[in-house]
Amino acid sequence: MELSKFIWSLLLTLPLVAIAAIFLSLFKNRTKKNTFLILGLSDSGKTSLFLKLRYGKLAQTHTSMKENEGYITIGNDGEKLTKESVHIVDVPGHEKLRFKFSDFVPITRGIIFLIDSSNCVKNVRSIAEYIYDILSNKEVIRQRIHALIACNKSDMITALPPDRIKTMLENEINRLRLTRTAALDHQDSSEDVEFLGYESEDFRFEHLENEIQFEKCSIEKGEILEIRNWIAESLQSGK
Ligand SMILES: Nc1nc2c(ncn2[C@@H]2O[C@H](COP(=O)(O)OP(=O)(O)OP(=O)(O)O)[C@@H](O)[C@H]2O)c(=O)[nH]1
Ligand SMILES: [Mg+2]
Repeated sequence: MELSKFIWSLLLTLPLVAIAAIFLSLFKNRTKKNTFLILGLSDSGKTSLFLKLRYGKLAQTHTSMKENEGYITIGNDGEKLTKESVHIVDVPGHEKLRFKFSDFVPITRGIIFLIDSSNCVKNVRSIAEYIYDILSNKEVIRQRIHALIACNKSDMITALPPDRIKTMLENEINRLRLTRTAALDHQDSSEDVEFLGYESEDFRFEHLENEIQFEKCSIEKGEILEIRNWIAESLQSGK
């Protein structure tokens, strides 16, 4: 008798729990931010990617002096389709303008960081410094904003593969982490120091709470499926 009562109450509550879960997930998706930032050093291909995503074609670009903003839908040639409208912002890579990225962080869902993989050995220090600034931004950490590091210009003969670039950046960030925290210690600053990764171990992107993915692409050749899929997956998984 007791057992059948229990089974009946279970049968009655299960649909209610399911309905509540559906409502909650719908509400969560509606309130989720839909802005994706396109960041990276000057000449890495940000405006080219913006134009390709926004208008489906390439155009001649010049060094950007202000942000480009627009809405896109990820569909057609993206394997994982979504019809959601996505807000994209291309922030200029010029040293004096790139700090503007932090204005957009409160509305950011994900960050696409472009690297010119054909000359990243030469620029590794600057790339690592910019990535460090982004990943140690308090709001980026607090909101666990995930990032795609897209190794662009893979069509170039000198382009390095993403796994080589990842190791190179980890070593550089490891060095940078020491100098930055040492500088702050020296100044006897009371400011919070955002130490990236684990203090007792060499820096690895996997040690961060933010999910960081590396992929290669060639915007010029239209090979940006990984970027499109990453955006679509971010929207679908509710990250
Ligand atoms: N070979 C090759 N060239 C590319 C690729 N993507 C972009 N470029 C070229 O790289 C140059 C710089 O591209 P932009 O999109 O203007 O670079 P940006 O990152 O917006 O630069 P800033 O506005 O200065 O921050 C242009 O000449 C592009 O045609 C690619 O996949 N392969
Ligand atoms: Mg540009």
